[in-house]
Amino acid sequence: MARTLVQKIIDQHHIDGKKTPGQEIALKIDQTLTQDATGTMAYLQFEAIGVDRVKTDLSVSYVDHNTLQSDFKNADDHRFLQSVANRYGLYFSRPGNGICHQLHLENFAKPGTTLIGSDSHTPTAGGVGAMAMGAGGLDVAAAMAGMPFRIKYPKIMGIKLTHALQDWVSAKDVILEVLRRIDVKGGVGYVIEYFGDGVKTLSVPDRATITNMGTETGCTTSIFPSDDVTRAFLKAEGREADFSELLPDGDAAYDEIIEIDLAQVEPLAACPHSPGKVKPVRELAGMAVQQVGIGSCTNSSLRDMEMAAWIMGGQTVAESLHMVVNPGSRQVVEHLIESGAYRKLVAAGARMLENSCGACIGMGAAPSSGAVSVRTYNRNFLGRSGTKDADVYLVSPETAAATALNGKLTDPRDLAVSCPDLSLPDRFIVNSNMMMPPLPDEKACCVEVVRGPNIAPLPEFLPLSDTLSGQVILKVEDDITTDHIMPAGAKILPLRSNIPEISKFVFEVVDPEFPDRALAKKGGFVIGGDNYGQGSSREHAALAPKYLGVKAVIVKSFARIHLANLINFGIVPLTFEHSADYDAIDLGDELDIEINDLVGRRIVLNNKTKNTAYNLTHSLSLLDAQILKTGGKLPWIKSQV
Ligand code: MIC
Ligand code: SF4
Repeated sequence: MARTLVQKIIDQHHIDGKKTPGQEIALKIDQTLTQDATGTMAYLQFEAIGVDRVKTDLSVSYVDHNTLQSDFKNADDHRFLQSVANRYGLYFSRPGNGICHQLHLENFAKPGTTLIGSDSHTPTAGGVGAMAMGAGGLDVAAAMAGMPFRIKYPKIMGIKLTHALQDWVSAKDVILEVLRRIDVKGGVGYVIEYFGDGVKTLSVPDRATITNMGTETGCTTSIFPSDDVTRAFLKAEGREADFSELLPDGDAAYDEIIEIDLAQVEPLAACPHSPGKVKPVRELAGMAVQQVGIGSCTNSSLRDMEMAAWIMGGQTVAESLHMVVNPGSRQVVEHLIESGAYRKLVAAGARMLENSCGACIGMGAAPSSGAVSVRTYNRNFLGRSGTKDADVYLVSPETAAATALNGKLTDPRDLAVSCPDLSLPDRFIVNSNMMMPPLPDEKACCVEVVRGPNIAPLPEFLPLSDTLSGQVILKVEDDITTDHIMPAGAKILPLRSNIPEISKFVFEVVDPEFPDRALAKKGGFVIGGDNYGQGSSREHAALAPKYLGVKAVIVKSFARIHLANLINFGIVPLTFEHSADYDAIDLGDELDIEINDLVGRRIVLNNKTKNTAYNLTHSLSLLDAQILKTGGKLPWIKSQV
């Protein structure tokens, strides 16, 4: 039977489950990655599983999010992570090396392999034809312990690219065009595969920009074929041996096809506060801008930085704004220094920051009150920048650099210069001195794991009872992101290894009273709309609400990774059979739900305050139900050993 790209990869990694869209399958995982903000929890869980060495082909622990180190907390986390990597056989990427996704693409991503990462932008590696998926830290821990990863067998959305991009239009505009068409829910249940003649006109970093931000469509992952362009990239990284060809069969069938004529794509911008609110830059041009940010795992490659430097060269950042730049990795920085591009950016007045996530996750460079910030990042959720009333627009590096010069949103096609023809080097500067390889067994076994006071013990949760009762302690709308549920930023991110402390900030942007109310009511229920839990993979968005006593989340629909995280931590994820019932429930209503063993029976929600009942549904497998009833995945794994 003719196969698409991920169907081929799934065939080779399939352990069990029916290959029918929507059915649960188990996959063998070849590689894993973590970053520091999700990593500490993932490794505490890995330790609790009790395996002596990681069982994957390759596992890497990166440090890129929590790099401000305004006190001991982040530094403690980094030492813990380094000692865990040494103890259990992982690569450790030292702080300062770069952003996990850019580094993984440079160093390890391999066509045809499976990769899961405790970060939702792990699909970046789809740029070289890997099946790379974001997952909760506990799922990554389980994969490191050799357990399969379970997903719903995806439908395949084929995006056919034709022709080539025009001058001043780049890969970011392509993914913004995809988001303009399918929005932040359009990819749910799908893997997005790119095909067609236009594919060969895009470099690997271009492809990685597209697969990276594909996450914002809600899809399971996105992937490009592995072809001659991929081979040239891997060769330039000194990794030609990692190349293998991966193409779809000629008559492969897609569940849905979207066609994008690259020549027709124009500079685009995602408007506040959703990556799906996309408009042409032309329509918005002229708007006064107070900040420009270039970087993040979407747009921090050498090509993107060189483009910004080329545009800025010999000029000065507009007086009315300030500009911050985070290159993606040391490899990128070393090239920028060698080519003179770094000097151009510095000379133009750009504030050159560390090779890390930085402002993308609110780690510094928060905009001023009410400011407009134009960024090459992938998310502009309310408050994520650190300034709740700032308006963040997401654009390409070309649009960002042109805007930085003019002080107002500018279509790069209006620049009075011609577009440069930037090509990637035949050989990248490969310097792996900050990527510590795994220690051999005989050395690893005597490494002591270092735990500072910021590393709190894992909370323990009890099995679920057959009936859940309590009040509605929060009611929220559609498209609630994990940044709403468990905000990040410089104040809260350093608490990621300490659940009791971080739980004090749950739903801070929505309702700052929530944590106290939840504790006072001894937990209860959260009611939500469509696409609940959109965005990041942070399991803290399930773990911290669980700590506060949330028993079930009842919504119109869930985002994939958050749904898995709720199950992993024993919060029952339920959906309304009739969306309209959402309107009938109010904050404070007393509810009870008999869940018993969850699968194979009708679930009824009794609203005792309104003296009425509603039907609920769910998409839980038998295994999910068992995990939930045991109190979550960690107790379940322990019960199996
Ligand atoms: C993000 O971009 O939101 C993050 C921060 O990288 C998260 C991970 C986290 O919350 O630590 C993600 O995308 O998964
Ligand atoms: Fe880091 Fe931002 Fe990428 Fe998340 S989206 S991994 S915070 S750069």
